Amino acid sequence: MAVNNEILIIGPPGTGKTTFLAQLYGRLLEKKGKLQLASAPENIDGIKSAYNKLADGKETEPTPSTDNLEVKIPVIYERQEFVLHCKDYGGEQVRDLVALMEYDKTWIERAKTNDRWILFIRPSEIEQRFDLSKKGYAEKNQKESNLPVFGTSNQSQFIELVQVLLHARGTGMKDPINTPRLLIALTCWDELVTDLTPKGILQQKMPLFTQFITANWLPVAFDIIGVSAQEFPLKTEEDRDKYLDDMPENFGYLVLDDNPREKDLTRLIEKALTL
Ligand SMILES: Nc1nc2c(ncn2[C@@H]2O[C@H](COP(=O)(O)OP(=O)(O)OP(=O)(O)O)[C@@H](O)[C@H]2O)c(=O)[nH]1
Ligand SMILES: [Mg+2]
Repeated sequence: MAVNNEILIIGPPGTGKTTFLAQLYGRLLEKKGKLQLASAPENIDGIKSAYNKLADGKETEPTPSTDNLEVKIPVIYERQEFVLHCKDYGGEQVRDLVALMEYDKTWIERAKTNDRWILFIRPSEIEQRFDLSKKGYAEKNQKESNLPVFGTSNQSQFIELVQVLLHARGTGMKDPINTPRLLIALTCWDELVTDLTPKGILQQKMPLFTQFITANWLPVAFDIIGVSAQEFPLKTEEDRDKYLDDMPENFGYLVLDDNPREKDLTRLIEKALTL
């Protein structure tokens, strides 16, 4: 069956969805990347204002949970024109999918109509829990005084999220999954300060989740990439000035397995399209 080119970005709050879309928009305007703008996009006020904030050296703001901005950007990729559908919504909605195990019509529609999913995970915010299988009881007992952690781990929440969305789409897991194609984007890569590859980081930070994906997806139908859409935090005056002096499109990079730093952020979309 043909796989369509509709892309769904999925990510809990604060994983950098809006920042990425604003930076992607800047790259498309620049017309230097693999994907280029074909004509003026409609309905991208939210992204434009995030882009303008970055140009002022300010961080983007959390997207309100009630927002459901359907962004449509006409692009040219390999001399073919198509519409890039990227949805910007408040990540709280994604958190609720897992917390309540409920999805509404909007999410059924999203899960069904988009054959290409990009899952945003911010590895620096993934909590590391004690792993008995790796360290043994001696170390566990020393740590016993720490406050107990309740609730499911971040990794299992991501597993549940993927399961909820597959259920909404009506995709079973009896056979290895071919569609939706899945690109796992490890965001805010700059926060990691690491020489590891994106695959290495996912394996290190989320071994259970990695196992879940590799056990259920066809190897050719998923991939992992690192993204730093902003390149550094905008917390200090000095960093904010850098954004003020240069345009936002001078910042940000991808981490591909074969090419550690790729400045062309549009290649993330290319990756999702060529899976
Ligand atoms: N260091 C660093 N910070 C980043 C990067 N991308 C985004 N951030 C910061 O991460 C925070 C969240 O980014 P957003 O783009 O608002 O995240 P979101 O996924 O749209 O969040 P919601 O709208 O709440 O779902 C902001 O403070 C950004 O400045 C990055 O590449 N590096
Ligand atoms: Mg947002």
